[in-house]
Amino acid sequence: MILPEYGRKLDTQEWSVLIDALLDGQHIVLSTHENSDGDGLGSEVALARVLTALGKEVSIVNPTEVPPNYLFLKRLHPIALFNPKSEEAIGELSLCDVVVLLDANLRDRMGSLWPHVSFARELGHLKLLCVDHHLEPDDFTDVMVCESYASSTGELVYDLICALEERLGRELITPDVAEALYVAVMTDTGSFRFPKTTPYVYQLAGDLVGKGADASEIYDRIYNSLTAPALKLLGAALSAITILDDGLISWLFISQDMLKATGSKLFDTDLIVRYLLSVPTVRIAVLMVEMQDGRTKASFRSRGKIYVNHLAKKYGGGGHMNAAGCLFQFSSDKAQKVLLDDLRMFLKDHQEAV
Ligand SMILES: [Mn+2]
Repeated sequence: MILPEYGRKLDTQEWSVLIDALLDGQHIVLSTHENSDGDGLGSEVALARVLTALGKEVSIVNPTEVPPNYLFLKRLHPIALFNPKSEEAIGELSLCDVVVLLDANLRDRMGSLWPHVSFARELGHLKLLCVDHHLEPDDFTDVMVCESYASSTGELVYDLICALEERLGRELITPDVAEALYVAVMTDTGSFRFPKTTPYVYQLAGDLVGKGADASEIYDRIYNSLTAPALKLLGAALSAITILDDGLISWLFISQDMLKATGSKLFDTDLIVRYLLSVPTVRIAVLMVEMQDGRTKASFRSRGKIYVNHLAKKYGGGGHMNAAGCLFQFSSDKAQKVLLDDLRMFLKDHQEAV
């Protein structure tokens, strides 16, 4: 069994290939995975501010829209939604020299951007770089820094910016950069509670607060921002959770009907998954959401050494040991049945971890 290495830190030398590619670029596009989160968005905005300060032309272009509780990041740098039907958007994407994918390590996670980035890369004038912390990266980039020891992509981007500071001999972490990085690290560590929150992560967070990130204001903006429909959905979802198999499995399915009845949106389901692990006997938690197009989104959480990313990988997804996800291409009825059977087998194989 491979255990994650905690507490490492890449040095300036290890960052140098990625830094060379960034400094060589003039027009740089930053992107993150579909259904973006605080880590992806905060990392993008922080890096965009730094690269802009270095005189680069920087755009953030994402495959899906920014969830409402992260919209405040847009005041630090514009965040565009990629429109695959717009000639202008495609043109802009294919004319840049560097694309940096943050917080994702699979080509499919780029959504509608991937075919265009891939095409421009084949023509030979675009470099694709990636900074991420998920397990088992795909081989699809020119430079990949993917370190699963890291608590967040934000932690890696902080190290990258520190390495850039060392290389260029100037300070780059302004209050705006500190705020965006703090968003990334805080959200991906579950507000500094998850196992990868090493002493180094607390030091890093302290440095960001010292450089101008307002920790309590950021927390308030992100976590005390529920809309009335999201609160209604939370209520409906909590009463629909089922605890199975003598308390080992926590299971929740959210249908399109439930979303419609409460007037809530897909991203309102994001905050629900954490309640699924709040029962101490639960080893694996599953949240399934029926999407508008009929596919089914599944999120997995686990307690202890249970690699739910392996479960997600079976269905084309991925993630971390204790948090992973995938997208089923078929109906939710079928997905629920297939997954529950599979989950029970998976738990049997992981008895020693349970
Ligand atoms: Mn992340």
